[in-house]
Amino acid sequence: MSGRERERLITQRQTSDRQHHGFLFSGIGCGKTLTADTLLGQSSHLRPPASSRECQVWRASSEGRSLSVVETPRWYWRGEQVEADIQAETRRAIDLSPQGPLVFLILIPVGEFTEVEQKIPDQLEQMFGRSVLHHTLVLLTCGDYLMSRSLDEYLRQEVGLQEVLRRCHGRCHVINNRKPHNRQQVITLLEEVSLRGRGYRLIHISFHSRHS
Ligand SMILES: Nc1nc2c(ncn2[C@@H]2O[C@H](COP(=O)(O)OP(=O)(O)O)[C@@H](O)[C@H]2O)c(=O)[nH]1
Ligand SMILES: [Mg+2]
Repeated sequence: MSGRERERLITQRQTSDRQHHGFLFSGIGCGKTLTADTLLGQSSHLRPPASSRECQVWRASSEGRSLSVVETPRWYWRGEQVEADIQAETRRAIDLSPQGPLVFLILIPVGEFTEVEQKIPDQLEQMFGRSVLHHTLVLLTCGDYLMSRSLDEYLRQEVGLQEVLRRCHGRCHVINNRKPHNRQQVITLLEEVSLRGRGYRLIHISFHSRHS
């Protein structure tokens, strides 16, 4: 599938089936699996171990919605580019998700933003087309690390993260996977996504390169 075809597909899906939500995660150590657990209200202990180089798809009903969560492989960078085979597997995530609107989530742990995360928007555009950032939301994991700070206070200190947020049209949400029973954080996220086009699948892509 060409880049243009993939972009067209993403755009078309925003107006299709409103039942499912897909999430794509990429990177390592940024809380992809635990976030999938929190969103789906499940425990990863029940799951087979995920390969670090292949997409993993999880489906469940959560908060009255049918969700599809795709955990994409860890992004290994070679300079400004993610490795070609990892890009190919990440693109495949769209094929693995059920029909319906898609939302891409960039997962970044609180306190872990580096210059590598700044490359993510460009890389996403290259992989999924220029419109992808209209369907992208920054999801800050490890919300417990905010401690007593408000999100605004934290963001004020993170100039690079502000730029990524600007590219994603300011869409940002915080999740604390240490409190999976806090369903309000999930409901708020799903509502935020729903504002993007009522009834979609969410695709969350998260990237963290601390170990690259
Ligand atoms: N304190 C805290 N730790 C988290 C949170 N989310 C994930 N972690 C930790 O981050 C590490 C990586 O989590 P995991 O979900 O396996 O990340 P993945 O490699 O991106 O799938 C684990 O040690 C988790 O316990 C969070 O919200 N708060
Ligand atoms: Mg994982």
